[in-house]
Amino acid sequence: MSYSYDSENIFAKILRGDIPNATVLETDYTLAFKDITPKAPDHVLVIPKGAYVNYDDFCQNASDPEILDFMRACGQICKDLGVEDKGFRAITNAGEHGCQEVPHFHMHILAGKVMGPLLA
Ligand code: DGP
Repeated sequence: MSYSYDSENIFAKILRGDIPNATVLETDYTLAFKDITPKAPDHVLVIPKGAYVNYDDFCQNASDPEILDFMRACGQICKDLGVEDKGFRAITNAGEHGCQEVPHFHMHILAGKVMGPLLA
């Protein structure tokens, strides 16, 4: 499947520096920042710097270094938050059924409380 990327989406604007963000980690390929409407005491959004619409687009079209960097960044954030012992939830919403609001691939990392069943 081919995807059409909207370069006016909020995360594209954050990557361009048009909108401020609370950065927690930045690498060559990845940016992570605090969610503006946190659903847990720790709620970090991890995004690739490349223009990928959703999880499928990222998996199919990102380079190996981008994917490796992204996954390592997610792990590093959990380590930096100190949540490896108590645990965390990492999720991505995709498309209409996933209720994805921002059409730039992102992973939510949620921690700091018991999250409850996913499908409650
Ligand atoms: P999703 O529904 O998976 O597309 O999640 C989008 C998330 O993005 C949602 O939890 C709120 C967050 N968000 C939306 N606009 C902004 C923004 O301008 N700054 C930050 N930091 N987060 C935002």
